Amino acid sequence: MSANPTEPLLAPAQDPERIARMFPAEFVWGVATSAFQIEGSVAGDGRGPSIWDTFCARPGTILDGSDGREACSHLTRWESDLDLLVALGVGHYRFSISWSRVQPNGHGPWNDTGIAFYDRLVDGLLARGIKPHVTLYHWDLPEALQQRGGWQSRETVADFVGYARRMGALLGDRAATITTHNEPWVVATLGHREGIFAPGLRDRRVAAQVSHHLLLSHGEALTALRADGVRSQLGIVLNQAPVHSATALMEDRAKAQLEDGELVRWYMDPLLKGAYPADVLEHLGADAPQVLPGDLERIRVPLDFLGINYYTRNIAIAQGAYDPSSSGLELTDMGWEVYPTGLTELLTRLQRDYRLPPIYITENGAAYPDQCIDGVVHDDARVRYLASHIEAVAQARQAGVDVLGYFAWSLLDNFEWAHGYTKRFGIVHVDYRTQARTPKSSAVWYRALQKATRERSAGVVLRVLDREPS
Ligand code: GCO
Repeated sequence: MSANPTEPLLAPAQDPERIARMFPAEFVWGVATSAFQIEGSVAGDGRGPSIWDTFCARPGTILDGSDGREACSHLTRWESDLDLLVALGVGHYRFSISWSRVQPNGHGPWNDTGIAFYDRLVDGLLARGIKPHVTLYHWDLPEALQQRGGWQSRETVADFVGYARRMGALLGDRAATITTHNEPWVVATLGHREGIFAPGLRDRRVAAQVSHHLLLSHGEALTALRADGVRSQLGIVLNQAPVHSATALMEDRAKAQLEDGELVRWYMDPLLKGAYPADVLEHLGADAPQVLPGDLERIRVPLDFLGINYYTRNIAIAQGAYDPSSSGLELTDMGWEVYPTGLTELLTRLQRDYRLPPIYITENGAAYPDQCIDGVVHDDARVRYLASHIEAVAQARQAGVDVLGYFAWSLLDNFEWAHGYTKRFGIVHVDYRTQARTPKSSAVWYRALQKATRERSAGVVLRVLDREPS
């Protein structure tokens, strides 16, 4: 923690003690990052290029023309970053492995230097008393695999399983959880249908096939890791949101129904019910993915946990575009509505519609135009955002949803994909000229929340002792 931590101005709604009382002492509090967004060092040490390196190099793809070459220089600063986690009182750290750093071509030879990095990172976490939560795929496919068709090709499924097994052998006795995929909807839809993320394709049929191969590779990797005796809890992370209709008009309501199908049911149904939703299949028509016999059984394998990433609700409109400023709700720097009740709504709906495994909120957070002035970053809006969403999690728990933990996105300001470095999601500010890290007010607040939750268990023990006969 910096010499002069910023104490946020707290309204009762953000009182960490009050919020801590809504959670059991063993509730998991963590922070999240991903490899390409923080590591830097994309060349050298044997790392192969990923599709995000290629995508960034294409003019016009990234808002500020930036790339991941330096990012947060986490690869060289990882030890002090882990010390920062300790200073912030964080007990759980969710990060991802860069596939092309450990296996430059995505198949074939391994890169010992890359493997050693994650090996040390995980040992470094454990030595500091922090539980590692590993994501295998956070969007950075080795470019060599893309050359061969990427996720459109069924061969990539087998390559992913090979990579997963190697990582399972390396970390499966030390990682608390292993996630196969982070947000397959984003990979398929933004990467292959809308073309605004790597690999930048715009083809609805390809996107549908990609989503199927992502799900299949999840199921096959999970089964292989279990067979290999990996001890970590195994699961997948989905980005989800309630989809609201912009108006009461029939056409907008139909659009909302379809978007719910594409975002939520397209992934949840095969994972938990063993079938793709009929309405979305019908909508896709001839663009529906090729599904081979047995694929759906391979996708629907028991999950130890399901990760949910939630940022805002979605609004569906049949004609034109919805204007978020029309709702009167507070907006973040991404232009996203601050809509905490959407998280409770989403979780209770999932609980109603599916037989859910235990849930982690694996990402939640907000971008604000934070400024570091005299070594201090006041981000009270982020404190309000986090507090209200965490309270929304508590409400879902009260309604019976088994949420085991919450990870704030993100530890550090970092490379926000197509927005480059223009959006700051961190609870720690990064000065990209000097790489100086400055915990924001929200980091101080989050530390207080975690401390208050831990002290609840101490409180319980004391009360028990009080009752002991003298
Ligand atoms: C995600 C992403 C993050 C983003 C965050 C904010 O999984 O969506 O993990 O990489 O930075 O969502 O847009």
